Amino acid sequence: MAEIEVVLGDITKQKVDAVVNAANTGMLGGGGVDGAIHRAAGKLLLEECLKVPDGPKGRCPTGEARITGAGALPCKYVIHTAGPVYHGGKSGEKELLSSCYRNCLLLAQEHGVTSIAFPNISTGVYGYPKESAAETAVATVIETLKKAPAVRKVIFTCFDSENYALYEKAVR
Ligand code: AR6
Repeated sequence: MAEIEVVLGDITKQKVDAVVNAANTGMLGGGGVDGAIHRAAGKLLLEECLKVPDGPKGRCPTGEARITGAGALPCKYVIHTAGPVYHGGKSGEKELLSSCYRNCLLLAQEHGVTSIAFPNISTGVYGYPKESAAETAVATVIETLKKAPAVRKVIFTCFDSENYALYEKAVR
């Protein structure tokens, strides 16, 4: 089984093969962690994102994942995923959030990624309750790692102490 770590910090500073971006379906940047990743990666990342084909539901439909190079970031790849906007929990949000984590790990496996850092997808402006998001994230990652043997290390990168405590609890 891969190693699972919980850290409090900035995802752009993690020493991993791939960082996951909590993006939106358009994949052209935004605020929060998306803004931080694009700022740290520079315009090369935006150029890479523009190469991803755009469809009727955007470049990355909600719950799916897309991989690009990482521009000036110290990692090899950015894996972009669009988390669900939370509308009370009865609109398939849990399944969509779970799909984000699963699809990111499966894409990591396809590309031989051995270490990956996840942010707390959807728990910022998308309003997903932090505790249930943490439980879904950890359960999905543990389950999917069985199908992603290339991935040896997963870092849940929390930006606030509340999420850090919730992830520590969920991982334990
Ligand atoms: N490193 C790690 N985590 C961070 C960082 C960072 N540098 N900065 C913020 N976070 P959010 P969402 C945390 O809002 O809810 C964007 O505009 C933050 O504290 O970034 O999925 C996109 O373009 C929170 O816990 O993402 C989309 O439009 C977590 O990252 C939309 O926001 C996620 O918060 C996506 O919303």
